[in-house]
Amino acid sequence: MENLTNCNEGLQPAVCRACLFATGAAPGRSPSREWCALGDPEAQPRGLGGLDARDPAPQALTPGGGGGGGEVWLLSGAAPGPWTDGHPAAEAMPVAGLLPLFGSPAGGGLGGGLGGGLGGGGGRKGSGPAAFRLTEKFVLLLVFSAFITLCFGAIFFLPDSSKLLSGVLFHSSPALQPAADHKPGPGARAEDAAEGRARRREEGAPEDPAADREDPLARIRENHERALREAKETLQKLPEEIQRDILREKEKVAQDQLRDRAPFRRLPPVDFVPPIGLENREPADAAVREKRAKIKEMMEHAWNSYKRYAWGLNELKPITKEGHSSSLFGTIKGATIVDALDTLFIMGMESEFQEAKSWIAENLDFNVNAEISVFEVNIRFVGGLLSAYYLSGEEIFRKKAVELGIKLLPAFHTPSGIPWALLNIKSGIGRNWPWASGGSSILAEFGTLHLEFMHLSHLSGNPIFAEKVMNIRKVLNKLEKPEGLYPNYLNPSSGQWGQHHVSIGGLGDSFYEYLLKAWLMSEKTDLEAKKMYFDAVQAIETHLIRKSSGGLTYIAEWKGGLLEHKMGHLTCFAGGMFALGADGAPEGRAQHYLELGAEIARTCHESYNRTFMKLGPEAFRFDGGVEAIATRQNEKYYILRPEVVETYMYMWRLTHDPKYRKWAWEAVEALESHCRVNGGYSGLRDVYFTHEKYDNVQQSFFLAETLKYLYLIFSDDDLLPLEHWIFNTEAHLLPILPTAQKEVEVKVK
Ligand code: DMJ
Repeated sequence: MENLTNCNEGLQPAVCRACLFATGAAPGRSPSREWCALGDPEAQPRGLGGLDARDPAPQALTPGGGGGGGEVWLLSGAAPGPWTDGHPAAEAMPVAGLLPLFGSPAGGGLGGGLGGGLGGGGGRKGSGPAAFRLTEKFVLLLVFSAFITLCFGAIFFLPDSSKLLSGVLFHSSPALQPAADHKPGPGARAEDAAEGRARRREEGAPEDPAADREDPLARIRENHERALREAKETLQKLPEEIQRDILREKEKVAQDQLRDRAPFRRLPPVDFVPPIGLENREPADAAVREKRAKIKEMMEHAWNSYKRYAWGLNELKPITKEGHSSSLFGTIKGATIVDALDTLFIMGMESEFQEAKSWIAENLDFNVNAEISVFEVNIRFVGGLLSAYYLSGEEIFRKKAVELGIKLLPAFHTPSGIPWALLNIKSGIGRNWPWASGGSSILAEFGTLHLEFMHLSHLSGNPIFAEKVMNIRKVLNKLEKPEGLYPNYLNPSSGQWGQHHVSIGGLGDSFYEYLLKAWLMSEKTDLEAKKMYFDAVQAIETHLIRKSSGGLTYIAEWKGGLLEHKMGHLTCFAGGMFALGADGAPEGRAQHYLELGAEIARTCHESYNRTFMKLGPEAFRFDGGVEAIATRQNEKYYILRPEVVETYMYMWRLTHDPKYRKWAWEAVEALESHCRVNGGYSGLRDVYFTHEKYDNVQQSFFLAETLKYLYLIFSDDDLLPLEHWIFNTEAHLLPILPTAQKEVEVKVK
């Protein structure tokens, strides 16, 4: 018993028992030293079960956080070492509690058989090496058989056994066929029921509370009977027959999916309307012409660097000259290509546009197992493809945009119809960001789908996209708003607000932008959107907009009634929004909104001007004696964002005040001095610092937005006139859609 003595001295008991099981040693026989060493997480080399004792990977296999030197530890759930030390979950884990019963240290008889079969055992802390007596084994055998009998009983006779059976043994078709775009997801049954009830209510059917109570009972009974019938039949079948049935069932599901998508497969012909405002004449003024040419050269540098070092990947790391992938797009690729398409087109970079188009036709694939951000994919990919279609008339872009739109539809399968933030586009399962208040969806995310989805309905001839976004509006309109403000969090299950945090920057921003643009895009016929926008702006002015003692107007954030005197770079887009909306303002307020836009532009310019790099920080504050300056280290970065030059673009177009061109040129110079590197353009970690600390990312929105807005500032107004085009929040171009808006509304009703 040399090793067991060693065990008692040096190793924890579980390690020793594992050694015994791993070697299959019988009581009284000593396992070798080598095997014992394998069980010791400190001593174990890589290789046992392919896992390193220090690898965090085993945690995934042991919910209690247990891990260790290989399978022995994974399954016993009582591994020694740092993973279980004092870890309550590991102590309480049912598997850990059960297995010791079967894991006799003797390794023979019942304990040995089951323990070995289940992957080893051990782990009953403090138990000695003595074997169970025969009577104990018999009792254990009885307990085990009773347990197995109970499990089978539960499977066949409990009322909801059909669900279990259908999941475990075979696929039983649901009583109700799911909607065309339905994908089962968590809570899918509850959603179906709720959706059904909502639909009945909408159709004017009288409410019958008893029906709601009886339905589930009848359904359970029916399911139960069917499950029993199917179980009997299944159990009479040979394994090969069962296998065949499973395959047949799988094929059927695949065919159903194809059929559901059939109406989309052949897109209806649409008359391509040649785009207005693409003449793109050279500016008459030589200095302006030169500046514009410089901005085009910046685009060439960004594009060529991406092409050279990261072609086909999402973004570029310009310092290390390699691809960069962000989890926002899952495994969808080519974000920079799609985001840059319309900028290439507008700048007349024809051959680059053609190579981007070929890449899209051959490589842009949405049939991937990817969890994506619905918002980001919508604004960059759907928006980019729609814009490329409307500018070029190339069918491939329409086809890809609609294809992707269909992939996004399962995100709306929530009880309220407010979409999930994240969606697996293969399984159709959605969820929200784990950090979002109480499982909420985010206002700026679900509120920034409207423009693209209205166009998807128009281009596919299917009102489903419009229905989804009109429902979001309906939900929002029914809700009470605190002080008329829209909180950033809304729970898609309850349809109620989460935390009362209001922001016109991150988490809220583009929701307001899309209300205004929905009205403009409908050729000002969508009066509901207009009202929502101006009501919201009124509340923002009353509760959020303030003036600093130095005379700078800023938009603060609101947290449950308290103001945080901070403004984000993202919030700077609002200057352009206020100015763009001025035209439709209530009686006599147009000038006021134009001025408000100008004041926000000035504040944001100050936030740039007060830095060393002359580029603005991520957020700046108006408290503690500072104005328009970032005070926290983690707010001092600049990631090539567009919002400030976006506001300059609208202000230039709407006022022609030369200061906006001057400020825009300052930004160009700063970008060239501090962000341009050999391999493209990089963001900066600290705009107040005297040396560049690069973040090594060339964001796709730099090509989609920042450079496009700068180029437009130095172009004539008849290039993409604002009366004919709407920019989505990623600066992708969407034409005004008056007739489509009406068509869609009629179909939706
Ligand atoms: C872009 O993706 C969009 O402008 C979005 O609305 C906000 N953030 C980035 C750029 O900063």
